[in-house]
Formats: sequence, C-alpha cells, structure tokens
Amino acid sequence: MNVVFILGTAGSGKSLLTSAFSEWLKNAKQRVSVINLDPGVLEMPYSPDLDIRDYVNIEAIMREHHLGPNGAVVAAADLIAEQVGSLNSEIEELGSDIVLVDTPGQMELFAFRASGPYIAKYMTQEQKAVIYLFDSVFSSNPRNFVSNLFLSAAVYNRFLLPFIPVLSKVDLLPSQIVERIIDWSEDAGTLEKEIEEKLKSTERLLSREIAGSISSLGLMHPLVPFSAKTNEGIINLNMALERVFTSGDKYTF
Ligand SMILES: Nc1nc2c(ncn2[C@@H]2O[C@H](COP(=O)(O)OP(=O)(O)O)[C@@H](O)[C@H]2O)c(=O)[nH]1
Ligand SMILES: [Mg+2]
Repeated sequence: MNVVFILGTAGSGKSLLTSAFSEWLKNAKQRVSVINLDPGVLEMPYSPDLDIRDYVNIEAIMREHHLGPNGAVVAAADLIAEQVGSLNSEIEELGSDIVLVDTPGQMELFAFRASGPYIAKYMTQEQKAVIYLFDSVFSSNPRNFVSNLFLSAAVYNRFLLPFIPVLSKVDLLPSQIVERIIDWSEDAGTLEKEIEEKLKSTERLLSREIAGSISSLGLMHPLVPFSAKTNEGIINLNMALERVFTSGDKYTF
C-alpha cells in the first residue's frame, strides 16, 4: 500500500485533485481509496472511503468545549491524532494499493500543529509521500512564487517525506505563463533573472535570498503542471508518484 497526503493552501485545489486523480486511477484499474481528513468540510467532490467526520463532530466539539467554529476545527485536528489506531484498522480493511488522503482545507491545521506530522507518521507503516499544490494563479508572479516556495519548504521540513510539488489549476492561465512558472521551478537562473528584472528593493532582496537558500538546500523541484478540470498533467503526476513508490511500476497489477 502507498499513502499520499495532499497538501496546499486553502483553495489550492486539494479536494478536486483528490477527486480527479482517484477517478483516473480507478479507470486505470488501480485499487485506490480516498480518505477525507477535513473535519470541517461540508461538501466534497468525491465520496470518501473513510471520512474523519465519522470520528470527530465539529458541532459536538463546539457544544462540549464552548468553542466557535474556528476553535472547534483546531481542537478536532488534534482529536484526530487520538483516532489513528482505529483509522489504521479501517485503512487495512480497504485493501487498496494506493490511498489518497485529502487534508484539511486550512493547511496549517495539518502542517503546523503537532498532530498532522504525528498522523502522517503513525497512519499505517506503509510507504508515504506528499503532494504539495502551488495554486498557479497565485504563483504567477515571482514574488508570490517565491513565497509559496518558502511555504513548500516549510511543509517539507514538517513531514520529511518524498515531496511532489504540483502547479494546480493550469487551465486558468495561458500556456506561456504556465511554462514560465515551470521554468522558474526547473532552473534557478531563470527565476533569479526574473527576480532581478521584475522586483525591486526589499521584495527583490528577500525573494533572491529565499530562492537562493531553497535552491542550495536542494529543495527546488520541477513543478508538475496539473488541472483537475481538464486532467492535463495527470499522467505526469502519476509517473512522479510511481517513481517514488514502485520505481515506475503500477500500484496494482
Ligand atoms: N479551473 C480550475 N478550478 C479548480 C481546479 N482545482 C480546483 N479548482 C477550484 O478551486 C476551488 C477550490 O478547490 P478545492 O479543491 O476545494 O481546494 P482545497 O481547499 O485545496 O481542497 C474550487 O472552486 C474548485 O472548483 C482546477 O484544476 N481548475
Ligand atoms: Mg478541500
């Protein structure tokens, strides 16, 4: 079994990627399961095989602990960690070869509390990876791109799992812009040139130094362009995951 955690800022396309990719894997005759780890979600574009809302109830937490909705989702994120044993039994029963884990809409609930990496560590003892989504519309200028790169490095530092960065929603941008963002991720020199040309003063200094450190740490990886609306890039995304998990083989034979 191979487990993939899908992370990215709120609205970056985690749930729709989970939906599109799981459908695609099913069509490719792969035994895939989907887990919803977002206790606060009302609707999702897929029907999960395992739903954390069956374990933690936001409204009950609000009542019991006298919390508002924000406090309750934070409390719920921590309560999920206590359920990891029961989750593991359920995951085992699903008997799939690849498990997609859709994480809470607000990424900090999973990435920047103690419970997220704990769950990632103890949720099964199988092979794991992280897909991190760069929202393409947000990331289309060098300053935002570098900010997102910085965030992706911080997320990597929290999980230290094989990391696949994805440029999401590429159907929303002209292809030349998509290519430009991909170039930045593939070639530190191209990004540096863009920073020098487009940014000035403090923005330029910060972006140059952040991008330089991430690059010299070896944490700059080529982004996989992807659209959950058109399925563009889905084959490359799958290949990137297969390389991590099976050295390029299918998950289910
Ligand atoms: N055009 C387009 N919209 C997308 C894509 N992926 C997600 N969205 C939209 O972006 C919004 C947020 O997506 P969602 O998957 O819920 O983001 P999440 O908060 O990261 O789970 C929704 O309105 C989606 O329909 C995509 O590939 N293309
Ligand atoms: Mg979501």
